[in-house]
Amino acid sequence: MFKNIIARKPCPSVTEGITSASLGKPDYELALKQHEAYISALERCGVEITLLEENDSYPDSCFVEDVALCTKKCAIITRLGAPSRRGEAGLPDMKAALERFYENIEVIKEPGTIEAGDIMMAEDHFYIGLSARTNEEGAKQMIGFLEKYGMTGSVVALAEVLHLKTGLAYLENNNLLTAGEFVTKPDFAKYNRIEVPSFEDYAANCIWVNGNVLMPAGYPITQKAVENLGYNVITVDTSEYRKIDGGLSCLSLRF
Ligand code: CIR
Repeated sequence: MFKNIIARKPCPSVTEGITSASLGKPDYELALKQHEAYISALERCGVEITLLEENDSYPDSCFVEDVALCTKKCAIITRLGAPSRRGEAGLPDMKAALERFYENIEVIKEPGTIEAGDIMMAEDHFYIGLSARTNEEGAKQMIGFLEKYGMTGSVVALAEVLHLKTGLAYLENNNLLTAGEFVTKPDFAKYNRIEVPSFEDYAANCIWVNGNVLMPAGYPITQKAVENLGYNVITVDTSEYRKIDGGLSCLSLRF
């Protein structure tokens, strides 16, 4: 079960967030409304929200998932691979928020880079995607910290997607949503895999929160497949975040 969420309000410069999509720039007012709806959906799942203030120096700073890995035993502050985002990990309000919840806080050091959107938790094991943002040294340091606290980690090479969780979501109870390059990866053969059709691949980024699954709105086939597994599905419109390669998971830390 998750008790806590840390999120950050999107800032006006979110319109300048890093993107590989050609969907146009986000509409800031709409992004704000969508963020409010996301937070209230999470509140309905019985978690307590710590909402950090916007930070206009970092266009992508609402994507808090990337700046820390929050486990049951420790938090690990990352060192982001995107140079324009690197300062997000050391922001004092994020550090203070983590210190409120964690006695054990570790920090990834240079030359390691890692963004926690590349890390998928499946019980006490953490899969770490080697991507354009996460390097082997970052993954090695992360696995070292996980082992120090009695957990395990392994690496997965990525070929196509930005982050590991762009194409994968672990929904607990052995259920795993898979899209694109992850559908056939042997690393995940032991799970009950639910394949997301290619025309709905954005829907592979979902989050399990206390028996509910938050999903992006507008992906009926994947939604039905998740409902058929017995989850209560809550849909949230994230169209403005999609324009800058962001998904549902990216907008929160859950622990
Ligand atoms: C970026 O490129 O870093 C942001 N525009 C999107 C980050 C998405 N985060 C995530 O998938 N965890």
